Amino acid sequence: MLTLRIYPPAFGEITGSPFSTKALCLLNRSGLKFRTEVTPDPRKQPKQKFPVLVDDGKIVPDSDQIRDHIEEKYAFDFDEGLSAEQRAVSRAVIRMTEENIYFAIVSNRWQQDENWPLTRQEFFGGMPGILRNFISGKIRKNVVAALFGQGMGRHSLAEQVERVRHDIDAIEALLGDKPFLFGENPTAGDASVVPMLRAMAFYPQKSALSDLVLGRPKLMAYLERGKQEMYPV
Ligand SMILES: N[C@@H](CCC(=O)N[C@@H](CS)C(=O)NCC(=O)O)C(=O)O
Repeated sequence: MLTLRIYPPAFGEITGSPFSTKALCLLNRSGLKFRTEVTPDPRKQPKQKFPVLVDDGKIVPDSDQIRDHIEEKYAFDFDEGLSAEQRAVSRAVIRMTEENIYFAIVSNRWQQDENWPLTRQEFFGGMPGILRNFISGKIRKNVVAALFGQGMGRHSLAEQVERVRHDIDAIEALLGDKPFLFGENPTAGDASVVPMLRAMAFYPQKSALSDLVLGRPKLMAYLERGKQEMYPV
C-alpha cells in the first residue's frame, strides 16, 4: 500500500500545501491505491517538507521525485500523448510555477503583515495562546529569511505582483481555449499549475496577487475543471 504524507486542509483547499495537492493529483491520476497520512509537522521528514510518499518501505520525498518514482516503478506516463516539444514546455511551466509563483504565495501568506493574523489563525489556531505566538513567530521568521534567501522576499508586493503577472499571462496564453494546458486531458503540468493557482486565488484575504487569477474567467473555469478532474473525491 502506498502512503502519501501531506499537510492538513487549509484556506478551503484539500491541503494547505500546493505541493501536497499536486502529489495527491498525481497519485489519483495514476490509478494506484493509496492512503493519506495528514500531519502539520514535517520536521522528521527527509527534507523537512511535505509531500512524502512511502512505497513499500521506500521513502520518496519531493513531488518531483514522487512523479519520477511513479513513472519509473509503475510505468505510468503523466504526459501521455504529448510531443517532445510539449513535454519541454510542460517542464518549463512546472518550474516557473513551483520556483517563482509559489514563493509569491508564500510571501503573501507569511510575509505580508496585513495577512499574517489570518495565516497564523489558520495554521496555528489550535494551539494555546502563548505557545501559538511563540512557535508561529519563530516559524514566520524562518520563512521570511528563506524568502529573502530565495529572492522573492526582497521585492515589494507590487514588484512581486508584476513578476507573477507575466507568469500568469504565459499560463493563460498556453491554455488558450483548451480544457487543459495541452489538450483534452490533464497532464503533469496541470497537476502542478491547478493547485498553485487555486492557492493564489482562494486565499481568503483578496489582494492584487489573488486578483491576477480571480479576474480571468477562463483561468477560473480551468481551476474548477482541474479540481473536478484531478482531485480525489
Ligand atoms: N520541491 C518540493 C517543495 C515542497 C514544499 O515546499 N513543501 C512545503 C509546503 S507547500 C513545505 O513542506 N514547507 C515546509 C518548510 O519549508 O519548512 C516538492 O516539490 O515537493
